[in-house]
Amino acid sequence: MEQLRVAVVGAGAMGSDHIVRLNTRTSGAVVSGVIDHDGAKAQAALKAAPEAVIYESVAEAISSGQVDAFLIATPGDYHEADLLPILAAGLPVFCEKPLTTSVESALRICAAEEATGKHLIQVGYHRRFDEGYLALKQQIEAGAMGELLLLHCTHRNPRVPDWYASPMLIADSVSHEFDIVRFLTGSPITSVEVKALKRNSLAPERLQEPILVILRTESGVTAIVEMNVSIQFGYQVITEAVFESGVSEIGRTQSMTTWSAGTISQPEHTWYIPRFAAAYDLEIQSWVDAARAGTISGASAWDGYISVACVKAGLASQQSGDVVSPSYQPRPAFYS
Ligand code: ISE
Repeated sequence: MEQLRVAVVGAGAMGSDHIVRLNTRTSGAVVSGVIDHDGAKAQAALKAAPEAVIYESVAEAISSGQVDAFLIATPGDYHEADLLPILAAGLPVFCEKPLTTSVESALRICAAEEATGKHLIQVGYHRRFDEGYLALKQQIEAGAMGELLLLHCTHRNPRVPDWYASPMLIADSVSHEFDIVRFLTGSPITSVEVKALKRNSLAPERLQEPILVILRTESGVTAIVEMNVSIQFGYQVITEAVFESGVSEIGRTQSMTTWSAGTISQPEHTWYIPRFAAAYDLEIQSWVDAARAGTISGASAWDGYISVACVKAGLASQQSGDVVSPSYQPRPAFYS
């Protein structure tokens, strides 16, 4: 295969960013199709993908014979309906997180993938490709400072769009911590507790936030997540790791420091796309390379299912305030 011809489903903020990435910063791939129910968005996306064709549906793109792989960047509610025909056609697919929005749907997707006998789905947990998280994982595994005891996870968004509803604090945003805490510790999350903090009066009326989410892993590590989506000043994802004999921190912006007018200042990221640009680039290049080789190189559909199971526990705790244990199906040998 000369180039992986990718159809991008969803040409919103993330989808259009991936279109530019695929066509300008990724080798071995070209965007050959765009699908978006909003015709104007699909049309606008063609500016960055002159060789692409607009398709009405995933089915139409499959039957064109011009598509080798899909990248899905629509909201999670729409994923299953698009993933199932892609799996049935035996094509590789990069699916932005969350894999889907219910445990039942996640298990149906995993069963459909298993039926193909191939690992076709890679889920878009980009933090697994971030330099800082990779260094931290190495440090945890090396064990030079003893066992990891605690993770302080700061996850701050300046603001959120109008369609961002309260459950999305857990399902869309803390979804990243469900995955990355398990990735860093190599241990499943055994309990989730969501606590309301003093409400930010700048938050949209529909949201009770910021929130604190306390995760515990089977290995005994606690992760404390500050989830904040109306912090105004910028976008920050910082993780401090506390070991038995030391502490380390990743994610603080490192750029030029300026001393002027009696002030020390540094620019801060304002949104997640520039904050994680390098991680997204590496993630998509790795996916393209893996897809061309008939495999995946990041979070699997099963990893996606595990996060959805944690989201379910998180949503229950958000409602009740109780400590809730996620329940997991036994992992099929296919995913071991
Ligand atoms: C968004 O969907 C993301 O995936 C970002 O990484 C996250 O920081 C943000 O909170 C989500 O809304």
